[in-house]
Amino acid sequence: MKKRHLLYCFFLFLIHPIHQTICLADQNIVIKSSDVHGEHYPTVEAVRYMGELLSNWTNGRITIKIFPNGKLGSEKDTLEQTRQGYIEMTRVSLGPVGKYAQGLNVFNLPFIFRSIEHMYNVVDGEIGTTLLLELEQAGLIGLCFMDSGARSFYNSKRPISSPEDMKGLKFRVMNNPIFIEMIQAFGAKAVSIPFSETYKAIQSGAVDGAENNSPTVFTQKHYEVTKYFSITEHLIVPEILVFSKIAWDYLPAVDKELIKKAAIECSIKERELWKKKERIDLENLKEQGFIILDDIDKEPFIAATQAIREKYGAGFKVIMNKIEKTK
Ligand code: GTR
Repeated sequence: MKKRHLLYCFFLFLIHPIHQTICLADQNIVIKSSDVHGEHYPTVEAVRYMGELLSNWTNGRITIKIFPNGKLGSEKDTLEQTRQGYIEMTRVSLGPVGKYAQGLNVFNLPFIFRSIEHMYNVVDGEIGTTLLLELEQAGLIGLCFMDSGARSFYNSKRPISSPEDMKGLKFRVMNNPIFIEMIQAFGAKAVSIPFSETYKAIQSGAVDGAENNSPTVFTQKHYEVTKYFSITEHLIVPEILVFSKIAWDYLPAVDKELIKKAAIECSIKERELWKKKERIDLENLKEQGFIILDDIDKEPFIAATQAIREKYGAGFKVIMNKIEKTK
């Protein structure tokens, strides 16, 4: 019985994809990496650049194979596949990562960051670096944070200038209870729907709108099924690149260092690309006749979400204070 069990384990080891990628391929390492965005989105371009760097540095020994457009599944799914070692890497929003790391989850709170610069200073500093390590107990290695701008509401029904205007509307959010509670705090209804199904959900009337940044609204063509974009900037949720801990543990130290170094370059590249894309896509949206309200008084939105920051920040007072004090 014991022997049979051992044989079975050995068989599982042989068929496990990580073993095939990392051990059997003659030292050649192909890092499979997923993204829900398309080929030319800043996150995808930046990971492609990371692959080029790794390939140059190792004479083609380490490469990255990107699966864009959600080919490997939703962010919730690819995070699981990464945790289990079926893919080596995934680029996702920090939103769905929140459930694996409660400290890191405070970055998902509404109005936790005062500006994009504030977010950069927090995630690139001691707080971000320390909190990334929290992911290891969930089977993930946090490699770097990228920019995703700020998220704002867009919908098909009416212009929104205050939480009052949101009453009775239904919004799609990412997979994290914080976002559901946030919408409820504004007096509206929320439902978590995978990214790839958002267009259809709005089109069919299952929801009235969603919330995101201008590059996403433009590239996913959500402006075709909505009309009003209110620049509430209620969330500044960074993007994150995570590696499978199972795969990571197979790697020699020298390769881990190369991957970490390339990931830093990747995040620098993404931030450059992001700045341009954000500006251009806001203009693109205007050209499409999208109605953009950019003189929103954020105070009522900030006040309405105070209880959520208190609830999720309760166990993390030191972190919350440090975030507040960061410039
Ligand atoms: C985008 C983000 C994606 C995805 C998406 C969403 O801004 O880049 O990773 O999380 O939002 O709303 O699901």
